[in-house]
Amino acid sequence: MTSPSEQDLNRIVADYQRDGVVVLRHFFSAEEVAEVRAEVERYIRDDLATKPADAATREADGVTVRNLWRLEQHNEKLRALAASPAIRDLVAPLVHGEPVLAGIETFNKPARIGSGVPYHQDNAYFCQTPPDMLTVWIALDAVTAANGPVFFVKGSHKLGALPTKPSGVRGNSIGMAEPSAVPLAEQFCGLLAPGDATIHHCNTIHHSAPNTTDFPRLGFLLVFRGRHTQTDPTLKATYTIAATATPPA
Ligand SMILES: O=C(O)CCC(=O)C(=O)O
Repeated sequence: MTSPSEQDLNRIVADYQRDGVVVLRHFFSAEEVAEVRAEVERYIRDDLATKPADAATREADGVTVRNLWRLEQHNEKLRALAASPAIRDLVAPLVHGEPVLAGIETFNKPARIGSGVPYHQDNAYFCQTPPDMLTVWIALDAVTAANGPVFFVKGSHKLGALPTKPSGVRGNSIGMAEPSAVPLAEQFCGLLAPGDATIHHCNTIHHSAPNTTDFPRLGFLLVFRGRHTQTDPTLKATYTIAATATPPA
């Protein structure tokens, strides 16, 4: 990761403010992709069994990892990577203040059995006010039209918090009461090469389909908020009901 030029940063901020989602090509080098992948694989193999139940969600087979959660608490190496000045310099203008690392997660979307993610806004989970919070979603595998890419509704971050309902989906317990009225063909599909990233605002509507291909689609996520944000008790109460029904997230 290198810090973007001033010109690139201006483009990223403008796109993010207008669309609520922005693409960054070559965010990680091939070496960084390999390093993070190796650490994620090592963590699953060597450490995960010793961590609390809320450190992961499994796919329907009960074995394969769907998500890793709370890596910022459980993995020093990945936490150090998220503290890199290049990432902080990028995120600061987008969260309107000093970036605070709120989470490090994975959405593994394994080959053939990777489950889908229902329509949602992340702030239904994060519950922050003002909603100065975002996710840097970094592709460790190629994300293709077939292996469950994330679809985003551009501009939807300006709609505020939309009505929610418990989804019954483990790992994505709270979804939108109604899917977006914007047809899939008009949504922005995050097709990414390994090392590319998207950044999305916590109110941007997004979702993804199951992965029925033979190719895994591992996403590595860094979640940041501005230091000035606070937890909204009403959002939190609604989220707690959903997450209690299908823990842990
Ligand atoms: O990776 C996915 O399929 C969904 C990701 C997601 O929901 C998120 O980044 O908040």
